[in-house]
Amino acid sequence: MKIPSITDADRKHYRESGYFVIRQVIPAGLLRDLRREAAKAHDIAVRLHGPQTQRLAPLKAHAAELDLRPFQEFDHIEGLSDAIQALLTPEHSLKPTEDACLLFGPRERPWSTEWHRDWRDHVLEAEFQAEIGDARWQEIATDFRLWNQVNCPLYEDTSTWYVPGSFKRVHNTPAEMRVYASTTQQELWDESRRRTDEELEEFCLRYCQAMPGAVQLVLNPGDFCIYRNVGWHLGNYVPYRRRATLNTHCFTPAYVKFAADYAHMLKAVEAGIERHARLTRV
Ligand SMILES: O=C(O)CCC(=O)C(=O)O
Repeated sequence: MKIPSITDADRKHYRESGYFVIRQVIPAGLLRDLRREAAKAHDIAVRLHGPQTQRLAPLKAHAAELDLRPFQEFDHIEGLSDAIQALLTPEHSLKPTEDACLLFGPRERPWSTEWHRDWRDHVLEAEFQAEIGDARWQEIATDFRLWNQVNCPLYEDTSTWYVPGSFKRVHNTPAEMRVYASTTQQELWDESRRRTDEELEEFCLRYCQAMPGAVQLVLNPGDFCIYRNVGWHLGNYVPYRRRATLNTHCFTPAYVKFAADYAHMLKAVEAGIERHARLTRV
């Protein structure tokens, strides 16, 4: 199986919309091995975090139970690095997959994440304005050396929704903010079981569909979807679809430096002090 060449139109699509799918990059034998290890990884995640768990990361932390070789093989799929560099730049490389994450579907009930824009929505507003500010954020958000996240599903995956072009905007639109403010993560989890499973599934789906311009990504096994994770996106999950999706990154030295320079800004949110601080304003 040969990975198709990246064209100028593909590069333009990525630069404008913020996502692009390189179709079916995983050879069948490797797909079989990855699925086998992903099933074990899901069992580990459920044991550690419960049946609704969304992820296990990093994979190499579970080397005692997982065979990491298929994940290491993924790093060397023939033609994948060339395709990444053709779409992005020769500076880009795939993060080692053993350092990455697997995303799963829930075992019991539907749920959805909130609409969010990574990093920007995870730092405290006052700190953001003091250290970065809107003008610099415009440059950072549109710097293609940064923010190239990857979802590569091992089974058909329609969980991820994305708003094309939104990564370029510093300010959210009032319509986007109305959708964001229309619910809470607590309601989308529904741990108090106010809704039946079907009501919750419908509720989450309507929330996805309500976001202006949102598209549902339809990914087949082995599709390698790169998306700018500073654009609006979410994951919407149902227990009747099997999900095991590699969630990784195409990074550069500039991205490593950015992450190190600004790691301290994520601390408050990681500690649960404030979540989605910026989203209280338009
Ligand atoms: O499940 C997905 O594809 C998206 C996950 C995500 O955006 C998140 O966990 O922040």
